[in-house]
Amino acid sequence: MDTKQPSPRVTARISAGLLSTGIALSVGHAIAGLVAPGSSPFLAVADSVVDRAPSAVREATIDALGTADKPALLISLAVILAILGVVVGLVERPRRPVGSVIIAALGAVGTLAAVARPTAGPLWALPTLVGTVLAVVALRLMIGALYPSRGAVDHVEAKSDSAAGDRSDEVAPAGSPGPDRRRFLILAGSAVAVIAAAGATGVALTRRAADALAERTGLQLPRVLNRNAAAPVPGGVVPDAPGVTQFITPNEEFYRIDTALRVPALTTADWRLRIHGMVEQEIELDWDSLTSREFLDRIVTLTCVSNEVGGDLAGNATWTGFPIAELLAEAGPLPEADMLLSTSVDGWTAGTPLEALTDGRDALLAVGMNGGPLPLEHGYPVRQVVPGLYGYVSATKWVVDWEVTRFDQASAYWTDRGWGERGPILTASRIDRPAPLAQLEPGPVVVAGTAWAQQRGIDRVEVQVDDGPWNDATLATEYSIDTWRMWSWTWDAEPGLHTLSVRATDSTGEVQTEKRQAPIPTGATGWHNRTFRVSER
Ligand SMILES: Nc1nc2c(c(=O)[nH]1)N[C@H]1C(S)=C(S)[C@@H](COP(=O)(O)O)O[C@H]1N2
Ligand SMILES: [Mo]
Repeated sequence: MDTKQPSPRVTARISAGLLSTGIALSVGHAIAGLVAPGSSPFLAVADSVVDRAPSAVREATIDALGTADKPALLISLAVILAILGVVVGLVERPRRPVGSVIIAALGAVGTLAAVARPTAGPLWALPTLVGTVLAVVALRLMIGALYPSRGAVDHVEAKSDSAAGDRSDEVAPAGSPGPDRRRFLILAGSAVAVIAAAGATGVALTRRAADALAERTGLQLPRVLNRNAAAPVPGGVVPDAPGVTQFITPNEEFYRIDTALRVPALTTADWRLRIHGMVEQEIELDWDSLTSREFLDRIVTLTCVSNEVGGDLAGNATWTGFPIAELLAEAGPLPEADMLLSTSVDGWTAGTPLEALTDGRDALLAVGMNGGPLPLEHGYPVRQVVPGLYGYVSATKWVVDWEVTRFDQASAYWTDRGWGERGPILTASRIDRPAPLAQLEPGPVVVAGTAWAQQRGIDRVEVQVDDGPWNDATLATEYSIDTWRMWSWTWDAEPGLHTLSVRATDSTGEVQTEKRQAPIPTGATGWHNRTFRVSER
């Protein structure tokens, strides 16, 4: 027995702790590559520290370290985690899993940091949770090999004399079997392999998103000539009352709906649009051939068919784009074609009636949203926007393929799942203020909201209190038939519990139906209502 050697058990235990911590981080990072880069446990914690640091601390750090502040933070975090990894390995015992508890606690911190990020979705908890579970399993296995139970060692001894010989230099407490070194080395080697593979995967997956993000930051949109600018927004498109919905929805508040587990990271250099199918001339566009054209700005309200009555899956933005009709005309659709089947880079499809794309409405192949390039989540670098049609039949994000075809020959993602084929937007109206459950005083209360009927326009909005008569709301200035129209009405509120209902009439004279219908298959119908308690005088 060579007692001069440093006890291998301490180094082995430290290795077990560091390797399991490494598994949590690398596996978390790899899964984050699939979910969203920001959901990586390491990055989520670092970002939260940056956001939560008191601004004095932040400024002092930036003063002292300049642009090295972020790397300095990441290195500090890595050092702290390495120290914790050492502790985890030293305190873990088969029957006293203190190290596992520390890993679980770290996992809880990482998970909370990830789900609390401003753009987080429910899946953002996944990377840290999976990483943490694997880390605990790895730690238990490795520590189990270092402190094997009597039965397990007997088994190994029966199998391999050399393994028993190797163990003779381990310092083991009297009466317990020595560490199973061979088993430990296999486990540690596997852990190293997992960390290497997961780390490489995570870096590769998040780098693509980082590339697209970096490119987007410096991207120049095609310049829009004055004659192609959107009509200016007149005063009075929003009622003069606090808490009303803004006319233009800021990008961060714009609803997001798609099937993408991971936001596609497509750069303008990689982007192509192939136009083919029932056309006279196949065309392939790249970024330069698209953006060398004359682009337009148009304000269009986008709506999701899944929006419940009163829901917020609608948003209004200025879109910078090129008319889809002109691109189609270059390809020359055959007379028997009636559908454009568009496909995104991640394979999602929409089937749009060709008529809606060529009847003169502002159907755009858009590259910009509210003055900047499209955000990655909203289709960077190129998406479609078609006024009057729900998004699922028209608003393909990350679009890369157009097949001109026929409704009786092709079908798209959501129509294959029971949703309507053509997807025209139904008239909708919504009460936005007072807020739900607001406590009101008796007397005049400004009730306000929005209504939309893209391609037709809103001509009238009425409000009803309980079962009383319908009252005409004041319509705010109409911007266009493709945008939502705000309204307000002053209610002389009486004490008690009251329910307000709203209904709109479109420019064809059709009044919104009272009949409640679920969103599937053609969009929700019914009147939106809200109940308020008005206090006693
Ligand atoms: N590639 C792709 N594009 C898509 C979708 C999708 O799942 N994948 N969803 C559509 C639906 S259902 C809607 S309502 C709009 C929403 O666009 P937004 O997320 O920019 O608000 O995008 C449409 N475009
Ligand atoms: Mo949608």
